[in-house]
Amino acid sequence: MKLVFFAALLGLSLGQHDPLTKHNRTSIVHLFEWRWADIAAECERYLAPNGYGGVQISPPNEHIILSEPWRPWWQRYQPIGYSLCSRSGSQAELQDMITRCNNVGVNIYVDAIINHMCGAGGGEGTHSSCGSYFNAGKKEFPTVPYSSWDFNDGKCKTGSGNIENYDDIYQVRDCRLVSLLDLALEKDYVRSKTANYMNTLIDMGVAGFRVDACKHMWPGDMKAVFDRLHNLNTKWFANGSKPFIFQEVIDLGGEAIQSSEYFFLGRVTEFKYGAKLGTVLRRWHGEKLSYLRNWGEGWGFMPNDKAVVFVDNHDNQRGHGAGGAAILTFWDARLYKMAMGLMLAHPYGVTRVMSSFRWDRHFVDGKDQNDWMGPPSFPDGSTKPVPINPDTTCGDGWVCEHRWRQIRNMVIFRNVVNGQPFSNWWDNQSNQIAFGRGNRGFVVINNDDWNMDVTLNTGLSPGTYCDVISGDKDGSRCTGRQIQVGGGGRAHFHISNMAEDPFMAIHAESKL
Ligand code: QV4
Ligand code: CA
Repeated sequence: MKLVFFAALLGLSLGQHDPLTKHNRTSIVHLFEWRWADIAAECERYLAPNGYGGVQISPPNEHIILSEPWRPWWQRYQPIGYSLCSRSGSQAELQDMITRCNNVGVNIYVDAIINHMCGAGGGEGTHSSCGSYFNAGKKEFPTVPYSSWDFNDGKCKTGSGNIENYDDIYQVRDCRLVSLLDLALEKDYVRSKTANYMNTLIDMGVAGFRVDACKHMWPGDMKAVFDRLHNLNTKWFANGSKPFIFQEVIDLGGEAIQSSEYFFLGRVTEFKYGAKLGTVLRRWHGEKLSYLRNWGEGWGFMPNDKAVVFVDNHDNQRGHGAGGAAILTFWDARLYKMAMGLMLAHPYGVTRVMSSFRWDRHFVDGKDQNDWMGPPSFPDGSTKPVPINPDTTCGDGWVCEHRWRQIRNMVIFRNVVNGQPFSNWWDNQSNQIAFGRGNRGFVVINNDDWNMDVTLNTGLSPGTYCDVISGDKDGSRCTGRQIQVGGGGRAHFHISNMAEDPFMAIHAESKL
């Protein structure tokens, strides 16, 4: 009896914080703007075989379709209703994808927008992804249905009706974020409609949610919604499993609303992580890799068991959201791979890998004029499939960072060292560092302007290891560099500062 009660309590508190990934897989990949059909194929042909635990998908619900600018990626952050047809595909394609990914043990996490509907200036008509009629001016969304009663405008006290001052928590939660019609989540009706939407997806087999714009919702209102959520579908998840919740809250410090207000509801995005890591790798403001010795909570980040971490996200890789110019992206590939290597080797947080599309970046006075551009598309605006090249890279403007050898192999590294302590730290008091994860893995990084030539204690058992950054272990040989670990776990590392990738990683499963 006592035990059952304890287990229930544990389930309750752990459920929403645990990504419930399977087969000791630890990382999530955000397949930003991918079509459901491509995600299904990717789960089967690439993600499961390479140890990815889950996919964050773009919002699956009905959204506005905009022509000015032409089909921006951010139109999907303007809901019209909760029907499941979107730029990524139909409800049938969504269900097929969820099923096929679950069948190979890859979880699906939905980007859920429950703070708002489309922009106040969104007009009237059927320019929405399922073709449903709506009237933004009158706040009418008949498919839900929502009417003007279901929005916060009465509560918002600013002249414009928009959030004008982020120091005022009432504005931030009750007014419109960049004119997006703000839902009255204090109303039982709105809570039940948003919860129904999420429950439809849970019943279809998703494992959880990335919840959008949480700073703009009262934690108590969110709790009321989450309390109504079903347990996960028992076809793929253990009885009584709660959906994983991770909340988008941007808190770089010094703001009126803090991440910690949301910890009881689930995990939270740690935006300080990518902003700081970018600054360190760029060596801005006197930062050095050697300062990463106490990376994680020691840097003032949120508790390890509350954090979702990432080097960049779909917003800050193009100047939206938080972090500014420090953020590293695929555009800075060399530093980006090092940042991803560091993140995936380090035990802090649940890690999310970004998978992007290329766009025509065009800076004027430091601002990208094309930060709105949507995914690779046909002239009619429909999203292009993701073609796979013979060399396993992606074509047609899809970047597929998650397929880059260096990143993919570090995702595998993280799985291999899962549960092992941070160990055997070494640094040269500058930008050369090394650390291990117990006796399972070791990583060495040279971000100085000179060569690195050191013998280090790796913690690994003696033998020959393949460096998984310069190549792979291929049967009984290495396609890249080899590292000899001798008695006592010592190994010699030479990393040229001119190397294509000035870092190395070895682990228990890259041993010959
Ligand atoms: C503009 C003006 C308004 C004006 C309005 C008039 O800014 O002041 O009232 O026109 O019509 C787009 C446009 C934006 C426009 C708005 C409404 O960029 O200029 O307002 O639409 O028409 C994404 C994009 C936004 C986009 C939005 C909706 O980033 O640019 O707005 O989608 O399409 C804060 C939040 C955080 C948020 C982050 C970006 O605390 O929650 O900003 N991040 C999430 C998502 C993000 C998304 C939203 C929230 C909104 O990650 O992708 O915004 O769902 O820090
Ligand atoms: Ca709000």
